[in-house]
Amino acid sequence: MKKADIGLIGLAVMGENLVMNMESKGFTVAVYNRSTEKVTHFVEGRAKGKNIVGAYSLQDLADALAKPRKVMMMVKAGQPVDDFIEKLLEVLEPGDIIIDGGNSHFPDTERRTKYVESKGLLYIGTGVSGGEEGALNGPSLMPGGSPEAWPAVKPILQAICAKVEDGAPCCDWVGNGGAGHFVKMVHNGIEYGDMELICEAYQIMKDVLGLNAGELHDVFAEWNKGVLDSYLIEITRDILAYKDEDGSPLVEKILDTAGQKGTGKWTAIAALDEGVSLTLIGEAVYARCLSAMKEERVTASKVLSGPAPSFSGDKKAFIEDVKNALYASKIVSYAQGYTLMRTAAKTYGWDLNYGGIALMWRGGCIIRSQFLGEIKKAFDKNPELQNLMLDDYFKNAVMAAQDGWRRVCATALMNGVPAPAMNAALNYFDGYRAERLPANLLQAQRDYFGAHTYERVDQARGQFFHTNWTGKGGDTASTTYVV
Ligand code: NBP
Repeated sequence: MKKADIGLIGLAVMGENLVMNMESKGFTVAVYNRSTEKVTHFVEGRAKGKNIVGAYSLQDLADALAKPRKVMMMVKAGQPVDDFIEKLLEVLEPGDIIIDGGNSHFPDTERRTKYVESKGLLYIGTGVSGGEEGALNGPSLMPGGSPEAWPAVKPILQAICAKVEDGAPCCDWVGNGGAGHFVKMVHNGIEYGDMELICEAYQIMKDVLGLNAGELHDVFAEWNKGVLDSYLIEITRDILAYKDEDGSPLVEKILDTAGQKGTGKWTAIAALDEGVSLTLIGEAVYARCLSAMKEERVTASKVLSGPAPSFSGDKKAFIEDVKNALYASKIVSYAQGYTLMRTAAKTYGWDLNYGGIALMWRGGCIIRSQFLGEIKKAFDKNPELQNLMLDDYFKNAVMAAQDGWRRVCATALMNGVPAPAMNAALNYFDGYRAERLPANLLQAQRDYFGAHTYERVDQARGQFFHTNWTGKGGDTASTTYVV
């Protein structure tokens, strides 16, 4: 019997759909699941009559595969992945490839790549985005790990992934070790930011302008035709039109407490570790945290009052301002996300292709948008681009959006409507474009209380000075001794 092209472990929603996707592209797939009754259920149900082979042990799975064997895990991230790696090492041979398609944290993938390579096998950790529908019809895939494994898995991964209009695959090699899972993590962080910005635009238009769900639906439908054209704007449009059984908008009946699985938090932590200002995604994570304190907020709403929102200007013009605020903030969010990737690439020695990453996100995944096509162009023009806002296209876009963006932030603040991500983005923009920030005073404070020293504007960089501010401290600077 013909050996299978690839094996897949983990027959939950993502695994099953990826298998169906692979089979539909002409690959034979062997499948295994910890609870083996799911193997029977799948091969006798959805997979019946297809080139899908059930395996009831990992040895069976290994025996069913063509060499070098490729085994993809779609299991719960964390310990289950390590457990499967251990078991697979017993049944696989040097040169075989283990692939983790789950949402693993990138340091785990760094560690696992080294470990599996030390056993003579190859390892890939790949981000998979697009949810269950993407897994079936074409996800965005972000593979990293052992580079020698890429030629062997490339035909399969590029066959099953999403394609953009010109047919280019939304899957390419990201980089060594944990690079693929790092890029997937940043993708998820950006997804948090995009969602939060849309929610802020919705709340400002609802609370300040008094738009109802039907009117908001029309606004998002219009926005989806222009520069904001994206999957998340599109589903927001549809959500706003969705009626509950009684004919009222379902969205207004949904409890306002957000859930999260942790990838936004990982992105924010990675930014802190790398010393990168990733304020918009950070605010998006905090906004979910604040939303989750529902009972406390209900109590506080009865104790702490603010202004009653009111609006007397031109509603249509203000809606255009909100669109500009959303667009400019989104540019800042991607600028911050790309800065994080550039910085981490230096730390971890990854040679990331930034235009290629934009292309991988351009289709198939949750943050897919027109906008990513422009990011690809910006990095194609200048692969060393320091900040997205320094590219002409995005610079012009931010400059054109700036006035409306400021009006929206100011209006939200004056009306007591929270817009943390839009405000964080504007503060970053103003900080990033500031030739001089008040860190001179901050350095003086640090030197005053801790002799931490400072550099001077009238001396070369790298020379450090200490002042005896009170006349009571000594002349010893903190850098001259180790605490
Ligand atoms: P789940 O994340 O729910 O994982 C289910 C699979 O993990 C089943 O095969 C289950 O086996 C196995 N498993 C569990 Br749970 N605990 C295990 C353990 N201790 N040892 C061995 N196997 C164990 O499924 P999913 O939603 O399809 O997601 C799969 C992966 O893809 C996850 O890492 C997820 O984060 C990632 N992902 C999900 C999405 C999405 O939209 N859902 C999108 C992108 C990536 P059992 O059947 O025996 O319990």
